[in-house]
Amino acid sequence: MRVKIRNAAFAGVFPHQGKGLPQVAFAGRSNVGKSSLINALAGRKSLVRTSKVPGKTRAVNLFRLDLVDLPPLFFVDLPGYGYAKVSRSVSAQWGELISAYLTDNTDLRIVMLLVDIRRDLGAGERMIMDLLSATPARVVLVATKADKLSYSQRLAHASRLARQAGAAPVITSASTGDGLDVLWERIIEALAGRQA
Ligand SMILES: Nc1nc2c(ncn2[C@@H]2O[C@H](COP(=O)(O)OP(=O)(O)OP(=O)(O)O)[C@@H](O)[C@H]2O)c(=O)[nH]1
Ligand SMILES: [Mg+2]
Repeated sequence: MRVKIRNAAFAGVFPHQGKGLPQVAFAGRSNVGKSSLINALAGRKSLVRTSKVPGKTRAVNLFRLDLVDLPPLFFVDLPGYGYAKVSRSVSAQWGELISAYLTDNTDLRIVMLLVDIRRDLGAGERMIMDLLSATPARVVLVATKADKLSYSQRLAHASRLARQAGAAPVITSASTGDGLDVLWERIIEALAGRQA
């Protein structure tokens, strides 16, 4: 599916902003490629800052997307977890912020849960899946950085992730654009309330 983006812009930080439009959130470990995927889906090079230094994104940042022929929505860039140099108190803060955001949020429709295609599903991903199982929001497992693997390796790693998660991941690359159309389809289905 080709979605045309009329405008994309930073719209503020949760919990001060974000009410009233459907939200599509991007969650996952630090450095997994959340900000890069948002930029790629939005068709913008630098809507969101990406970084070689993990742990850059600390707040829940909202970006408003105005689409052609579709209603507007927010993309939500969640802070990453699992970065070793972050102190215990900061990671406790992270847990509180993430669970405050994910639960009791009637605007949240779908969460893209990103996992590096070369890694296994870990405790952070399971925590997010657990939190979301008690909410109406959908979860899509997204395998990132597929360009780092050969085609046959991708399939092998994706089926391993599928076994661990109980659902097949969408194989993506923000670098090559692989899988972005599938993610847009999932987003539009979730916003329309249709079954995937
Ligand atoms: N090869 C490749 N590199 C990628 C891809 N997506 C992201 N990267 C790189 O991975 C690094 C981290 O990407 P970010 O998008 O900043 O990751 P993030 O999940 O937002 O990280 P935090 O904000 O720290 O949680 C950057 O150096 C990106 O260029 C991809 O699809 N392919
Ligand atoms: Mg980021």
